[in-house]
Amino acid sequence: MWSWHICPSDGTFDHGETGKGQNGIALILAVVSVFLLTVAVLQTRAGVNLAEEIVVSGAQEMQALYMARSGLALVSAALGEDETQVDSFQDDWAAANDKGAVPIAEVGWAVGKVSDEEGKFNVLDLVNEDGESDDYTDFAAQRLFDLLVELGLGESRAEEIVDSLIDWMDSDGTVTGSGAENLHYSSLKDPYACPNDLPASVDELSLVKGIGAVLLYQGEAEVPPLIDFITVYGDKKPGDRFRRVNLNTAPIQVIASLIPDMTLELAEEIAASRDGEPFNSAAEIKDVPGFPDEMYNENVAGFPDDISLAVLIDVSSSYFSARITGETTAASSRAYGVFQRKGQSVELVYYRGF
Ligand SMILES: [Ca+2]
Ligand SMILES: [Ca+2]
Repeated sequence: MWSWHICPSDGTFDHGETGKGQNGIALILAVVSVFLLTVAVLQTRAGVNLAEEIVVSGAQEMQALYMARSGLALVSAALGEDETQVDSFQDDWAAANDKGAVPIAEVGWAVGKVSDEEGKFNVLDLVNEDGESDDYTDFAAQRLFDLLVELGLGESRAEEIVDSLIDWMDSDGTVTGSGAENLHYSSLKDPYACPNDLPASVDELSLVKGIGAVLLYQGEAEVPPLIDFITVYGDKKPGDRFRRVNLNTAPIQVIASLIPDMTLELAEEIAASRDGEPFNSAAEIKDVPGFPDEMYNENVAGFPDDISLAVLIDVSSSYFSARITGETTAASSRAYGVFQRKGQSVELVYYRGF
């Protein structure tokens, strides 16, 4: 299939040989060209015949899906061209968020949103390497609880979500507070097992007690969709206890729940500052008007004394996600992808077309 050159099942988008500048533009043009071919082939009678299982009406859906996939390919190309020291909304990968619909092959268009997964709270920090709780994971649980309350959830619901996420991932079968283990999930109308392991995708979080697909993807009443604030994508830096949050891309509520002393007002100041000029290093947070200097390194009361704001924040990211809608005049289709960037190599680590 033509499409696998752009969106291969093994998920490899390698920009390693392309370099910067001219080559980058050539690459994007090449990427687009392959998609133009894909779309062109699908438009022809021969193309339709090629895929005999595709009825003609279904070909419209396929075209729309290719529009969405070409949107993902463009995001991948932009990530491969981006410099990796600092990531912010001023980078090219974020341009899709302001661009609106991008016309593709005069047959349709793609429109979508790119997110920095490392601007979100990482739920993987809720258990340690042994799949257990400790003083550090307790701190992560406190941060998530604060975040959920900040987002507008009631305290008992926030507690239920935190405890259920811990039980979902912890290796034991003992229920944590208002959480849930196998007994709960196996007695549902459509039962499934509690994995007692780290989630493989953010979609999996919709299965966790207290969350559900509505809260995750659409939000509830005044509460925004959780998918914009929590993630399962991100790696710890060597020696780190926590997956760091990128200050340049984190929503205000995520910044406000980093440490208990961080107020919403200060988080708003920090966001205003980075929206003007992105932070080039985590320590530049000290230059934000009203930021108390000592807050950067002082340890968080009640937790191990190597926990401070300084070990929780960062200014660059490696995981990005994109939700793209592809449309023709006759059909619409969506694609969701998560990319891991390593230098100039960009890998699609998760993909769902729908
Ligand atoms: Ca468990
Ligand atoms: Ca448990």
